[in-house]
Amino acid sequence: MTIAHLSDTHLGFRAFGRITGDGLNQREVDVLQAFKACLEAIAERDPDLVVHAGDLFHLVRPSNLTIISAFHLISTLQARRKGKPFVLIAGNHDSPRTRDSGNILNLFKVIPGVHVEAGNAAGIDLPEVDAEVLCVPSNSLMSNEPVAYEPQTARAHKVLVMHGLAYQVLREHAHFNIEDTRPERWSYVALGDYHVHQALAANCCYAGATEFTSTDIWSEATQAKGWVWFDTADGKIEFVPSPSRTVIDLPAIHAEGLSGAEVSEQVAANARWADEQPIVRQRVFGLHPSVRAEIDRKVLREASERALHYYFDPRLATVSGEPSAMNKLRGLTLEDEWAKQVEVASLPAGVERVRVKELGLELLEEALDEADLVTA
Ligand SMILES: [Mn+2]
Repeated sequence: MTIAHLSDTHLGFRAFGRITGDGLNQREVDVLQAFKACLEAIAERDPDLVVHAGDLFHLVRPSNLTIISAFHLISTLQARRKGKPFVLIAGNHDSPRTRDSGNILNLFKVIPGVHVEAGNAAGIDLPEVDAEVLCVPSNSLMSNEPVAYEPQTARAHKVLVMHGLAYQVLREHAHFNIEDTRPERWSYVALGDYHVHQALAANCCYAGATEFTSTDIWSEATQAKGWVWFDTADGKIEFVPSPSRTVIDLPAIHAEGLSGAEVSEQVAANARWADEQPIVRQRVFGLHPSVRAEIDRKVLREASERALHYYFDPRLATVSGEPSAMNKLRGLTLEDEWAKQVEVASLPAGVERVRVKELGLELLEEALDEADLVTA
């Protein structure tokens, strides 16, 4: 049996306030294009089973446009595949906190071949491909539902689909330990939630996100986005890269002892990427406020024009006697400060610290974006 595994498509994700000619957010369009490219590549290879391991949508309540686009693309794929099975589970981004509010993913059940699990862990029997699929959506892991990680039938192929962070990828914020799922019992284990493709066993991996939609895109910048092909006959994971917007984290500039002209020169020298309209970060450490003011605006403007988003990120050097902006005096950005505070803040029961942190970082990014620090 052949399986196409994708996850974390985050349809409806928006960033940077850049609008297309059609009045749409450019990143939202990028994310939709990436999803479309993956589905087209999957249709070409015509797998027996498609699994989406969660976070189809970026938000619990996506816009009508996002829902319509997703519905159209998945319907088209399923028509091409003549209704062969497509299993979709809910991730943390597309699971409402209260179960009875209903999950938008359930709408997709009307498409031929589409199976959706958004609440508790549940098994799906697929006699047409001689397979059973155990689905463990985000809600199941979040509520610590006891799950028996055991195949229930005598089907030839046994697939496990989960949305959560394994201890093996992120110790601090893990939702489960992959060893508890006994990967050796399954033909294939399809994981979602971690945005970088990573294998945990020969038959078990995160597909990774299909675009750069997490809060720390810079740490993912060098890793391709895409989906996974798995053939139970050879038992090998094949990562299939797919097109996405380029993200570049430029080498940081160390500005201690440099003049404004020298910093400007280095900024200009770094801004020579060949990619079309990438998302770029330029960090500058140890920048004295007086030198900051001397940086050539034209150099920054030109870099901005060649990028979808140019994030000029100066970390100001310590200046004695500066009365305001304590965070700047300590060389911390607002983001660093938030991350530090949220680690020690007391939160209401049931509120997940890592999600509060992520949401805060997203809002800060949006706010800083609107302030447009580069051209201000
Ligand atoms: Mn995700």
